[in-house]
Amino acid sequence: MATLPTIFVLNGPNLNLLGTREPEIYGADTLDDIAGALEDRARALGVRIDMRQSNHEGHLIDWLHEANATGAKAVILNAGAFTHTSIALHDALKSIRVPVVEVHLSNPHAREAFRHRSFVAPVARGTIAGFGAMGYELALDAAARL
Ligand code: CA2
Repeated sequence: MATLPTIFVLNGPNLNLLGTREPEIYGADTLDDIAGALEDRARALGVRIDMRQSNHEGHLIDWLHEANATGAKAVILNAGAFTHTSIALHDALKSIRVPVVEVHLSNPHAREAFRHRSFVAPVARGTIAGFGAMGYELALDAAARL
């Protein structure tokens, strides 16, 4: 049987804390809850997901290179606060061919000014923000159709 196309779902710093604090901003779902919902949706879409989280910028960069080198269909990326700071992430995204869907649980543009700048957005195919955990499912729908 042919292997299903793989979509990497990469999560950055502090997202391991999801569901434990600040539910009014980020919702009550944990990252495991989101992974479960994405597994179900992936089955329906005929893709497989590879979901990861790291608090380390270099891990995210290595995983972007890996997604590219292994021929992943797409990457869904919530880079957390690195979104607003990381030129290294921007350069990595610029250097890969695999399409990237940027996702955020909250709407950074409705928050503090320092969250308004994204180093990911200019090198992503598109951005989904402000829809909580549902945003990951919307991103997966988009990524599967690219
Ligand atoms: O809205 C998003 O998804 C963000 O990427 C989340 C980042 C934030 O820095 C971005 O501006 C927007 C923060 C992730 C931290 O997640 C936590 C979850 C629960 C408790 C504490 C932090």
